[in-house]
Amino acid sequence: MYSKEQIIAKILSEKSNVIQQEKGSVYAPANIALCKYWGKRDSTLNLPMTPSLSISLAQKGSHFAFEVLDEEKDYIKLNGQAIDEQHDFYQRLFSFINLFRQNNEPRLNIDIISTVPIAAGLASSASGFASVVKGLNILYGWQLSCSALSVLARLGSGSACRSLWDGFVEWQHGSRDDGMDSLGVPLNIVWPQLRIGLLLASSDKKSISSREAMAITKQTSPLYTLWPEQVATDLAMIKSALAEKDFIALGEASERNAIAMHATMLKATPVISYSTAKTAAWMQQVWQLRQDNLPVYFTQDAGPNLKLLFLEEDTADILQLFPNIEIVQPFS
Ligand code: 2P0
Repeated sequence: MYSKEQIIAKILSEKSNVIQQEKGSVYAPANIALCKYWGKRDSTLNLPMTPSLSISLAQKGSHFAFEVLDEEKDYIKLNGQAIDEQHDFYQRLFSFINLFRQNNEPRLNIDIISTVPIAAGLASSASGFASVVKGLNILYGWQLSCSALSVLARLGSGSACRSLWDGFVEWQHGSRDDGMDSLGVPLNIVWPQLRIGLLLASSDKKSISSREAMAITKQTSPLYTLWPEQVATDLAMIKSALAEKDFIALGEASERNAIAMHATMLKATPVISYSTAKTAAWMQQVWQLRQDNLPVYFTQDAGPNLKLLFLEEDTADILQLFPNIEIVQPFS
């Protein structure tokens, strides 16, 4: 078993920790998994049990600006609001940043603008940690590749390793104990007609974190033994659907994968359910629309929100059926 510090030392072995740039700003997109990451083989390094595959959300993500301070303390603002030191978010962020600083130096003033709702199961921790490692890469002038930054981002949050690129990204789960082969790999596939619709049931903080929920699912759900096989089947189908631009196959495999993940959680003890009545009603609506020949599919993460998958040509119908939907063009 390795510590985070050991992995960081391996990646940064030749790099200096001298400040190269006192100020900077970076951006990382959020991502939605079409084939989900649920369960770890190493919870220190966030090494997953299985591979996963996501689509990045273009302009929905995290803008991270930093400035070196000559003070005794760090400051952070999230969407313009100062965050207190006692806050979970502050502690999680700085315990990650401290892995890279000596004696908590240099002190930083950080400004994060998230264009996705925090903790609403819309992958805000993914874009957040990806943007942090991109920011540190500039602060220290490491000039690391996106692949090396992907490994570092994973140490903050697993799904963050997929947020270093736009478009489709596969997180290869890897087999090494040090996790050096567990990182995002971008797929060279562009699908300009693909649309993602965000249906927000609630932007409240979730009842149980994904981190805790995936640990409980892995430990207690009798269905979890089937999960790796489910992922293997769905991932193969999603990759071939992407290669052939077969939207129906993509939608079916993605929706099935999300349903399997939530079914596996429902069999955990205690039961884990992220869905609300609104979530269930939207699912019914999507299934009915397919019966009526509208090709639309959903995926669901660790929250009550749904993300719809559809094609550009059906945008007008989707907007009429879901007036509050927010539509993302991943390849805009
Ligand atoms: C995913 N989720 O593949 C899955 C599907 C939520 C549902 O990755 O503990 O915040 O930081 O590695 O990445 C959310 O979990 O968990 C997640 P940690 P993370 O997008």
